[in-house]
Amino acid sequence: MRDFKPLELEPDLKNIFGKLGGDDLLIVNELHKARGFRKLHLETAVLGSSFDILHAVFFPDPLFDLPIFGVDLVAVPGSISAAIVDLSPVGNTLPVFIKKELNKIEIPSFKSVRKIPEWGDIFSPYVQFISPINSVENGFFLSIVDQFLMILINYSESITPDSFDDPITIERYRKQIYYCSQQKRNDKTRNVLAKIFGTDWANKYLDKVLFDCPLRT
Ligand code: BLA
Repeated sequence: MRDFKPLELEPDLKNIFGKLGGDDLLIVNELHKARGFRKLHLETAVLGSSFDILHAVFFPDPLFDLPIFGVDLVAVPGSISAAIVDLSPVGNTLPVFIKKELNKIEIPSFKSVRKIPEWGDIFSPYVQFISPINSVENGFFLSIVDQFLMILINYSESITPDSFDDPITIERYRKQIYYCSQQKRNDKTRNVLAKIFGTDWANKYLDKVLFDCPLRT
């Protein structure tokens, strides 16, 4: 990635502490931007011995023909209950090059494939959503995440931006806003945050940090 730069985030949203029952919660956020990407977000959250979460979303700059990379890993004691990764389209389909590369990835037959929830119409046909059952499946999943990322980054370096007023750019803004609004319908994320920090804080965090809308500036 080129022109990799940190993005500002209020200190009280960067490292977040909370308590649920006897468990301490720690959330750590890292935010950057780079050529082709308005926001690269990596979040890790640990709630005592109850769960660990790794959440990452790479939001493209809508001037570029790039999908949204998203990964969510929710680990509970003894297993990973949710492992999801996708390159989600912001046009009618994914760019041809990306589809060609994704078709080359060998997807093993995971034992426990999960059903995409109803709000998940934002994901591509290449989405992987599983509960990995052992360390071999964990490794396969991580290798798929790596391959999705390499495809995205290589492609991002080969393309040039479209113009601000191009209808294709405007459509990508629209689709990215829709992606954010659908992600905000995931009650599992909202409920965890609301239980610890209250509904108002959870909504603010979802709107400002996790799934803020791209601005037409
Ligand atoms: C599910 N997300 C979950 C679950 C929890 C969280 C506790 C339930 C685990 C399970 O169903 O096994 C919680 N995830 C969080 C929290 C954060 C988080 C608290 O990221 C951050 C603070 N979610 C995303 C992204 C994707 C995503 C980027 O943030 C996809 C790219 C997907 N998470 C996702 C999906 C589910 C999930 C599809 C399952 C929802 C369901 O089955 O209803």
